[in-house]
Amino acid sequence: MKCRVCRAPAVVDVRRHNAAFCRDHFLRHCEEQVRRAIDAHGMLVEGERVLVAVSGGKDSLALWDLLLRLGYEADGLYLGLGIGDYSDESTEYARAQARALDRTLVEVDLARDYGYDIPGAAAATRRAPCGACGLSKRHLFNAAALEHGYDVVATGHNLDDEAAVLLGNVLRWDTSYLGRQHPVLPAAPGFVRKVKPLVRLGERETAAYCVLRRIEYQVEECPMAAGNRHLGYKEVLNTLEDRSPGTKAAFVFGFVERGHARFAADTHDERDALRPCSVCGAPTPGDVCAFCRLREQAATAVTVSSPR
Ligand code: Q46
Ligand code: ZN
Ligand code: ZN
Repeated sequence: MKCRVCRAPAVVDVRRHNAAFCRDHFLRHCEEQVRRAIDAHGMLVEGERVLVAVSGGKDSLALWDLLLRLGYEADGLYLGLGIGDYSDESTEYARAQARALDRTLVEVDLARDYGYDIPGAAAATRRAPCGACGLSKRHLFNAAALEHGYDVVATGHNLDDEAAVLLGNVLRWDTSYLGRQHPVLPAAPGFVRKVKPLVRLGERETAAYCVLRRIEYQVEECPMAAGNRHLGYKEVLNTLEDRSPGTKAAFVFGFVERGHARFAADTHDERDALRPCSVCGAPTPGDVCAFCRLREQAATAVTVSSPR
């Protein structure tokens, strides 16, 4: 296996591109894919303040590093979910990266700042933890960006994540989610822009990027992911990708180019009908937003269940 660019021995192959790369050209390939995603979708403008949602895993740590190398003003945001040892360890990886990059890490802690954690919220709502977790992340990433004056939130969703979410949305024909599934979600009153600059990189590539750059990341997956639908979708997609490399990219980019616009109206109608939440002020279709309702439900459960 030789590097596609310089013919030196290759260290990583990317079957989707029918290519292999030496260390330096692989790192350049990753930068190039991120730059292309940013340019193609107008994700970021020079001089903007970017807040990277950092989980301590490979994707978000690679993203933070890549955005800085590409010249963007990027700080990190870490959200403490309260998922036992997993969260304790992920905090350390996020802080270590902040120190290595010499950048600010904004820290928000669910238990300290909002009085609940993800396992507690899952128990209180009797729903899968990922539902409460996703809702909390969406709300708090946006709230932290607004509070600290960032223009845009960047998340580490990679090509595998996007393909799995797209498959789930298509299997249920969830048109409102399909209208929102795009590498860029534009700003709107009460919402900062959200971008996914890793959409052109697979998870094998972000892991290799971290290893080659010596970025230490949390390898262990979240213990609450077990049974999560997306894991099943990823397995199916990996089987398809194995048989025919490039399937995931064709699925995701084909949707972005030719499918997304057909569903965008469903999302616009929803966004037009929003008004401020009576508790926190975030835009919501009802009187109290879903985050405040979750918080209330989870906090009540904590009070009821804690022994006196
Ligand atoms: S952190 Fe949260 Fe994930 Fe854990 S509880 Fe589910 S959504 S699996 S990315
Ligand atoms: Zn090379
Ligand atoms: Zn609210």
